[in-house]
Amino acid sequence: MLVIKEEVKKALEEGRAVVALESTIIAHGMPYPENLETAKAVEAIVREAGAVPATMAILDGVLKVGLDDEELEYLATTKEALKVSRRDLPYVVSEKKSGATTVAATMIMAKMAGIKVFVTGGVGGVHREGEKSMDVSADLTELSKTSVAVVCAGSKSILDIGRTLEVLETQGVPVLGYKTDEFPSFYTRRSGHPVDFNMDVKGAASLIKTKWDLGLEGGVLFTVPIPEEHELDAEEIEEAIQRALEEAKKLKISGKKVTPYLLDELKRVTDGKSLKANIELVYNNARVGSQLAVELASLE
Ligand code: PSU
Ligand code: MN
Repeated sequence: MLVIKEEVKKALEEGRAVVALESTIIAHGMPYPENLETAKAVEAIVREAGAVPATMAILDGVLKVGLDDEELEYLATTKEALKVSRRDLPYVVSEKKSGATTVAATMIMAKMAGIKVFVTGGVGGVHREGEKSMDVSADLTELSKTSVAVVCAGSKSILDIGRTLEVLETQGVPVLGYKTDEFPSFYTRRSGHPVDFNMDVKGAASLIKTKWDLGLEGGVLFTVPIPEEHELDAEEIEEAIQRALEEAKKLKISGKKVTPYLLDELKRVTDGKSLKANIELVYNNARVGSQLAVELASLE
């Protein structure tokens, strides 16, 4: 059920650095052709940094660890790919369907393949008013039990970041800030909420290895703020988020549709600006995440 690309398999056997990448961002997060260009550029950045990229997806029921150009192109252009989180995995495999993997599903596949570092844009969390709706992303419970380090630019403030951090604390997930004391909120470097520990790459790699050496299962969240020159205006984004949330409420959007709906609305309301920022922060995460993977591989 799991097919690991030759290049990735070889790197893993030789103990070299491998970086897992998700595909929801390709199939559902960005429009064509920017999604394909970004997916390819991210893989190139990972290679330049001395690691091997492994983009994850499910194609015709097969869990694919590492995709070729044709498969990337398919994901970037198809409208058929399902959004696959932990809950959806058995369905997509048993029905031999195709899907793009969320943070939770990508972590599961990375763990199955033996990959320790995974780079993405943003993670899911507790939605605003989540204390009433119980809408809490499966990404958070995955972080509590699956031992993979997730590198991201924080969470979008479509979420309740304070409650998201509370759940991560309850689940025992260390939240690290890359050279920052503050949890970043994707398009902006700040959120008003502190991270648990301010760390550089070396410190993060050592903490991650130590967590697993202690036999503590579960992930570590390494948050990397968007580079200053690409940061968006916080007020403008908050306004766009408010509007998107109101629309979602009016249309009674629920379940797995909530996040993609809000992301789409945000994109629409901010024109191209949010897309450009999104691309740049993923590149930046790929640079830092690859360094982390190289450092971790050298510690093993
Ligand atoms: N947040 C983003 N961009 C994304 C996602 C979240 O800023 O692309 C995607 C990720 O794949 C994440 C998923 O794992 O949405 C979370 O969805 P949900 O809230 O339904 O768990
Ligand atoms: Mn949800």
